[in-house]
Amino acid sequence: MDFYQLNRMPVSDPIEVPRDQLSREQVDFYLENGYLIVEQVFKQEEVAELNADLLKIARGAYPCKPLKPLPPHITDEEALGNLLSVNQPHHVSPVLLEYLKHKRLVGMVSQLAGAHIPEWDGSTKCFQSMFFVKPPGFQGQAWHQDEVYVPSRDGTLCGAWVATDDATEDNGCLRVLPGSHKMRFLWPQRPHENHDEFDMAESSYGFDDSGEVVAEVHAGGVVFLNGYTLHRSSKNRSDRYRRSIVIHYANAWTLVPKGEHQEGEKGFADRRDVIPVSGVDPYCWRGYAKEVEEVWLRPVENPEWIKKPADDYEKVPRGGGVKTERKRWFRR
Ligand SMILES: O=C(O)CCC(=O)C(=O)O
Repeated sequence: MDFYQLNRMPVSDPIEVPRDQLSREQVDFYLENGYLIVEQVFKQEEVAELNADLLKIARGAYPCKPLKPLPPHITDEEALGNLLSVNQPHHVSPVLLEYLKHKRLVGMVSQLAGAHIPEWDGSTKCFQSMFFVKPPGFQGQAWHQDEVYVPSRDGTLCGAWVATDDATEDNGCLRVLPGSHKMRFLWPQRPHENHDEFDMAESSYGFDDSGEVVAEVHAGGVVFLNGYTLHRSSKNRSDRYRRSIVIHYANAWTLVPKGEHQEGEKGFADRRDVIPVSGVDPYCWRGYAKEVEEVWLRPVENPEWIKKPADDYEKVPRGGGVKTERKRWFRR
């Protein structure tokens, strides 16, 4: 029986996106390697609009606790030059919110995210955005798999790493380990020793990284990454920013648990701070949440934190319970 006939739960009205932009070869490349580089997904005027909005966010032009408005004497260079990354900027910026639903981008995600599931209908939802400035001299991030931080239940986590500057080896573009997604194995993590190269996040270990690929891409292009694919980025050794927006999507039919389960949730733990972007949302009856407080700044290297990770966690109220989470960083 057709699944739609079987299902008596309400689903949302479908959102149409063009699901024919990637060739079969490109989808197969993603399935085989766990990543795909696509140039010119965004037009140059769209890249300019995104960068203008990123500057607005950095200047604190949107009401947002961690990013207080900067006084006029602070130059744009200074505003951007102090910022490694901002998490969930779409919660404050209506411009970014629209770009998460960009039809061309989402059309590609709806060909890739669940391509390993034969019966998948292309429905996707977005649940995370990150804006990286990565000014000259700032560190990259050591080896990791995004599924460690944002687990999907069906391996459909798909990161769209959107370059808004040319991302090159010297300014710290992404580096990926092709095929590392295949067994959906999560490698263990530990603190790293290379504080000059990488920020405070732990590094995955236990694998041969000699097949690493440097994923250079021009402004307007996108690196699509499966959530299990090992990747990292190095320090920005150029005199240019390396701005990018990373947007995380998954199959709309999967639950996306966030951290540990709340009491009583069993296996139904799920974030509802989501934006349906293609096809149907089969969990629309659960409603939607908007966690504005989730906007936070990623700190630059802080060796003290690595030595005493326990000090860096705090109990915060979340979804009717209390969770232990990393402390948030705010602009001083
Ligand atoms: O853009 C970077 O430097 C790292 C981004 C990354 O690895 C991620 O978003 O998972």
